[in-house]
Amino acid sequence: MEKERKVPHFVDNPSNFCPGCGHGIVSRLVAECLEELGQDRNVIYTIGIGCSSNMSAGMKADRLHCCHGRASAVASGMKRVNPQNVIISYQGDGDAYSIGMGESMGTAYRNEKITMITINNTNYGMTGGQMSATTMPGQKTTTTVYGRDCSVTGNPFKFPELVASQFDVAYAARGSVDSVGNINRLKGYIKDALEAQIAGEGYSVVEVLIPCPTNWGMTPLESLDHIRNNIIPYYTLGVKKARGGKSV
Ligand SMILES: Cc1ncc(C[n+]2csc(CCOP(=O)(O)OP(=O)(O)O)c2C)c(N)n1
Ligand code: SF4
Repeated sequence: MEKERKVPHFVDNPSNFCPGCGHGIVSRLVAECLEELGQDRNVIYTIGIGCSSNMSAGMKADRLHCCHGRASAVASGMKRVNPQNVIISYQGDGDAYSIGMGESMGTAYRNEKITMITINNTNYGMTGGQMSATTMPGQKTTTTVYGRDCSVTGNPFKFPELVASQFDVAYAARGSVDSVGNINRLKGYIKDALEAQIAGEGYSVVEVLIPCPTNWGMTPLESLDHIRNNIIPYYTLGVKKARGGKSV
């Protein structure tokens, strides 16, 4: 008989993400990890502005919806006054790496003992698909109608690689939800990141590549192929800084 995979209690409400969106998979994986680590009633989320804001609708966990880009700064303060709680900053790429680049860098630089989950869908999803720091070279968005020209905008930003190589962080990784195998690997990264926080080792971050069929103008299945064929070759998956180890 097939083993039933239990839905974690605090994400068993309906969400309002678009069909085929990857946000829901990530929020469920985080919830599964928290339950398995016995931290599901000890967690506080800081949530960024963007489609991640929709998390609040379906989630029965303590959380603070922060000003745009500032969630990791808020999480830093929360952790300093509540060191016994697991603090997760859940943000989109526009929130974490565009408007919030300063706060995200500062949080990693100070090696705050929080976990950042950043959702990379290569655009500002909620506001209709504008260019973000992670938009791919040549990608058409509503603000790069001829395709992103990196000679003008700079190159797509690689946050986990940057903090893993330059700062003294505890853990950094990038995963993807494009396949069952990658979803299972991603769960391992999220668990490692949370365990690093629980052990007091310092800052941990997991960036996740997700599909945004609505703004990519693709079907959900086309979006998964797009991640595999076009995004993963640039945004490579895997652990960039292992716990207690060196940058990879
Ligand atoms: C100070 C401020 N500036 C701009 C906005 C408009 N805004 C809302 S969400 C968003 C982008 C969110 O993109 P991202 O973080 O990538 O999340 P996604 O929606 O793609 O998950 C912007 C620019 C805002 N709410 N507040
Ligand atoms: S706009 Fe994109 S990221 Fe936002 S809920 Fe829809 S598919 Fe997901």
